[in-house]
Amino acid sequence: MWDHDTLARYQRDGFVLACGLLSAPEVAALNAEMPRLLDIDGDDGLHRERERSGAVRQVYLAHRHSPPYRDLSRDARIVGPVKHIIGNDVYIWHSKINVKDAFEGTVWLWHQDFGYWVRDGVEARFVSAMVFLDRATVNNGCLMVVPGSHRWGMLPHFSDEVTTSYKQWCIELATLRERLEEDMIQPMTGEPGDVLFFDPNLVHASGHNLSPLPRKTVILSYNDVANTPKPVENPRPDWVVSREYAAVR
Ligand SMILES: O=C(O)CCC(=O)C(=O)O
Repeated sequence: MWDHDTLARYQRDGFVLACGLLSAPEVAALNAEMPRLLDIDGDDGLHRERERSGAVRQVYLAHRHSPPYRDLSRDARIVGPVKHIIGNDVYIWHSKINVKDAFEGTVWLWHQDFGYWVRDGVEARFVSAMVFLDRATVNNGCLMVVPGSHRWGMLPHFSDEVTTSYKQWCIELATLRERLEEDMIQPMTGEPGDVLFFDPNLVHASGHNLSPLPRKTVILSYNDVANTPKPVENPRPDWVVSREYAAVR
């Protein structure tokens, strides 16, 4: 549970950065899984997306296939605040390790997660927790957020299929030109073990990793158990829209 002021800050800004939530040994145990999670291809139950260079960009489903990630996804220090924000039990919508290798990791354009998820037959009753697995700096492509932008509501998105190897739903340029001012942008720099809790309508993006430091994070996204997807045309697969609805205990 958070205190009243922390919850009020989350509701005002659309995010809270909780510094030092995980200890160094806990982060080391998560990073020790990385060779296996990144290197094995094939029928290991994980889903991977790659950069155009071939480097791994994302690994989905570590919370089902790796004990330290399974424990993390159920950790009371994360799930407690998530349930407090949502006001109900939650299940894991998906988990993804966003890798951003040194020099190779590429951008995520400005978007709101709900700009994708609205197509999955749900309402915006989610919280995501981004756990920093490396130091996050401006040079290595830390996340950038726009405080308070979750209160703008869902902005128009389009599907960008050219910027990276990966289809991204992004906020239309005309909307960005109208709404976004330079001084609004806040870089989420931090240390391994920090955790960023954020709202599904928070406007966010991140740049290329131009640094010799990798920038790995794992994002655990939780949905209200009362918000399971309604039928839609072309439902997305279970690795990104989980069909396991059991409440996290
Ligand atoms: O990892 C990042 O820098 C951004 C990730 C993101 O916005 C996403 O996965 O939707």
